[in-house]
Amino acid sequence: MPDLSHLQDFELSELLSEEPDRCRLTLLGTLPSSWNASNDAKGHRLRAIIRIEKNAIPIEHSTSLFQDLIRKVEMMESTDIYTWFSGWMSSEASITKQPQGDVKINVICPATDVHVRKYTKQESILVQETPELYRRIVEPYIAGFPAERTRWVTEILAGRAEQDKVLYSSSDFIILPDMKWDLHTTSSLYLIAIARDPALRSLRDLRGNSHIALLETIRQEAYKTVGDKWGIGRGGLRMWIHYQPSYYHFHVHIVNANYELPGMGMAVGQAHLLEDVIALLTVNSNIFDVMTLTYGLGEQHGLYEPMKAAQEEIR
Ligand code: M7G
Repeated sequence: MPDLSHLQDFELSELLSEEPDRCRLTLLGTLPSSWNASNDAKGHRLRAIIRIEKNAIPIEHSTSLFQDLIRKVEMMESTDIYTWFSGWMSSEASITKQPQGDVKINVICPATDVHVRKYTKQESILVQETPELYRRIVEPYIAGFPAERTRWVTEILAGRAEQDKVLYSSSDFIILPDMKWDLHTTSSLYLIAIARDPALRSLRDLRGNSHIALLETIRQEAYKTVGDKWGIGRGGLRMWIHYQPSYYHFHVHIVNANYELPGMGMAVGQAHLLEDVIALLTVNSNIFDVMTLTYGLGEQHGLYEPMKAAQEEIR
């Protein structure tokens, strides 16, 4: 199991992005191949992305933050190439009193080119995706991803990862904490509902007559789960679907409605409210087959060049 000594072996090669407003740093470098027990290239170094971000902290601990370096880490979870830790930077007292840690440390190892590009700081443009551009450019792009890209999803759905964290499971979907959440702070609660059907890749695949029931059940079970466990009532959750998502296996983000920070994926154009999606599908079962969708694309995104070039065709 990776621990602090493994993280100390990290060799930094590049600062991918620095977001002081989020107290977040994303670093590119390497870890020894022993990081990954299943890796057979022993003795080599593997490319790794490490993202360090400060967790939400209760106000009484705010004065002791940043007084020291990271003193302790505890692995929260590990699925496929993703591993995340709680880290304690401040006093001994915070280690006992603050179970969520001061910082969250996310490691992706080995990291692919797509990961490096995703986390590199970049400028974005807004593009319009007509149904025709979806079929010509986006659908082949989605189909081109290797299955490993969503292996973390299949590991969870097959019951081989994160099973002790699962909050709800049925033959249609599963709800569990998102890896962005520190697992403790209700005000920053972040869960994810993952559909079991692998044919459902994104918002574009949703059809009213086949999927409204699924979306309504996700909504209902999300409220039931957070109501029973954290006392969050109706209206206390913001649930959304990303388009474009990073992972083309359909999932819904389930977040405390009062948790809003820049850079957490809530931008207009990227996040589509679950309630709005259900309403649109109710009006027209085929709406996502015929609607033009507008969203931001970073210049490192695999769709950036083809979609930017294709914008000329749109009036
Ligand atoms: P997305 O909309 O595809 O892309 O969401 P985004 O990452 O740009 O938001 C995928 C969601 O799945 C994100 O909220 C991730 O934090 C979450 N996630 C990603 N991985 C690799 C894992 C994982 O291994 N476990 C869990 N629990 N959540 C993950």
